[in-house]
Amino acid sequence: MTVRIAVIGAGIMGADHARIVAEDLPGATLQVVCDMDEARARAIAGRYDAEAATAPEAVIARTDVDAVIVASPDSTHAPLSLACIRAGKKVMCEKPLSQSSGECREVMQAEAASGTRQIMLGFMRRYDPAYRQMRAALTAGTIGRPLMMHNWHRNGSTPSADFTGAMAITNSAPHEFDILRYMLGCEPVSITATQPMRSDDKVAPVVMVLQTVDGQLVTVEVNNNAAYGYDVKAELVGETGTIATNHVSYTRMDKGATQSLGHDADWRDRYAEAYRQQNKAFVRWVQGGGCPELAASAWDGYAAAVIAECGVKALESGSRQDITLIPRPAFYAGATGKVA
Ligand code: ISE
Repeated sequence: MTVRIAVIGAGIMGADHARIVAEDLPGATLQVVCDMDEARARAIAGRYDAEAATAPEAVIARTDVDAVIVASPDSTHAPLSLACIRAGKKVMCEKPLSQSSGECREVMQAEAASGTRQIMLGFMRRYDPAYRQMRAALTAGTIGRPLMMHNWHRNGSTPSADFTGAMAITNSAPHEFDILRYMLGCEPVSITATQPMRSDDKVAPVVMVLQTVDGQLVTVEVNNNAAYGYDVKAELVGETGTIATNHVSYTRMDKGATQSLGHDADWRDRYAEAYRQQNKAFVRWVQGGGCPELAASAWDGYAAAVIAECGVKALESGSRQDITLIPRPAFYAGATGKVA
């Protein structure tokens, strides 16, 4: 069965998903590109001979659309995921599911009431070869029991001048929150967050320390104004060894008595393979394969939202915040994390 996909949102990520679906996804076809800005929808749809549309709910309801990728602004993710659940269509929703944990709970309730898993959440790092190798080494016992995980998340610059420290936690850090839960297989129970002072008015890095229910420590640095490029790395420290992600670069420059590696401009290049694998898993799922083993669920979206809410409180109050999740619903029993 060829899966006819609608991509909702024709911004940076929507355009990238449209390209992947149209050019790189066996078994799928790009049926519709939808954006409130008609010209933007037409520009992307026109590249791949797809239709353009401006009304997302009508697109989701179309009988010639089998599945949906939501890549519209963050605040629309939950309402559009709910519309997909109502229409009985599987959705690959970009992160975050919502910045409100309450809204994530509404989505989880609706999904559970529908009786089947319908949402795959775009925490694509789970499909990245580096993180996969890290997890394989960990689960094989190669580095012993994990003690600490260090994470660095650097963007060249912020998407807008009014980007804040709280946004670093709600927009960028959810990737870190998800990967630490996924990697360590347990939930964080507390978080602190603080920032150094910059000499200008740009948003300074946010440094967070989380403790897990199993007593591990996790550090997260989110620096949205790193100035030099997109750079995400992680190191897992076990009791008998460590494993770190390598810098990914196809070439190395030697010049002027100096050796250098390039940095990607943003996440689309760095995680190109992860996005491709994630979307392939989505198509297989829509075609009737089981729910993808690696995929993040609405539960994972909820957990990331709670951690982000606590992170923002920690940053604003200057004090450590306890992280409390609701007991994981039985419906999400196979999803990441230990049953509470
Ligand atoms: C963006 O939304 C992402 O998902 C990127 O991975 C992250 O690095 C960036 O900071 C976010 O704005």
